[in-house]
Amino acid sequence: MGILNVTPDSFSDGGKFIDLNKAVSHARQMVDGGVDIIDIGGESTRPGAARVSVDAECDRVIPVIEAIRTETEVALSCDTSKSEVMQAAATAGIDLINDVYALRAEGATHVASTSGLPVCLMHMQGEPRTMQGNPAYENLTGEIRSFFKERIAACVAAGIERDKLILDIGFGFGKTPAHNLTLVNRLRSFLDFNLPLLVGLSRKSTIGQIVDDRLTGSLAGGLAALERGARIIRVHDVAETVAAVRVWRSIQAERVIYE
Ligand code: 7PM
Repeated sequence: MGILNVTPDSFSDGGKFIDLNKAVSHARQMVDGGVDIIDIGGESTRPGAARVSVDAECDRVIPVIEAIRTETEVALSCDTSKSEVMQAAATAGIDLINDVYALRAEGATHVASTSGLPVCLMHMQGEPRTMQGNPAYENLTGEIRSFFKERIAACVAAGIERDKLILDIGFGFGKTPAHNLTLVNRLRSFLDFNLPLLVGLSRKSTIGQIVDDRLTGSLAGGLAALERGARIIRVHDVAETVAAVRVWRSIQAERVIYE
């Protein structure tokens, strides 16, 4: 999964609007690099970030989704927590809802259910604004497993088919570096949900605390996650990740793989 951030600080036209051409050419670059899913997000979940209104978020992401949809068949996801944005993105033709808030917002399970789309449910302790204050767990994997159980039950109760769900440990969301590293190391303990696992650690601060070169660090972290059962890794650097994954897959297959 390749990250396409459509916030004014990433694809500004010089002011506070998104430059569609820049966003679409970044998407093309990811397709050329071998991306499977492009994840389009317009609300920064950076700790302490200002909240974005529904209209502002739609103005950012919907034209980008529509433009990419008309020129490629690649799967698209929308990184949003707002039910109105999910609905607009579904209408614009996305293939997957990626919600760091795990459909806890008002109306979100309903929109996801009626859209029929797959959904990634991410774990987060607290709220983006305050989550990095003092993350603490009595039982790290146990609390995250309980969270997944509760969200899966809420989704199924709302009419979402269980096999449309993807689970994500939420690397960096209300977690210390040690929590993040433990969760990747123990990723296998979430495999018994029998749902695909997604891990997003690309360029995150925990990686930056270990190495200066976050790209190299993210490649190593991504492979460690795949080795432990992740099915999807969410990354900024698509071509580099595809190359690293190809070597890892070739070792697994014991032959040269070129796809
Ligand atoms: C600032 C802080 C900007 C954090 C962006 C971020 C994930 C995600 C994000 C993840 C899933 C980033 C994050 N992270 N969705 N969206 N899993 N499913 O570093 O880990 O990209 S936003």
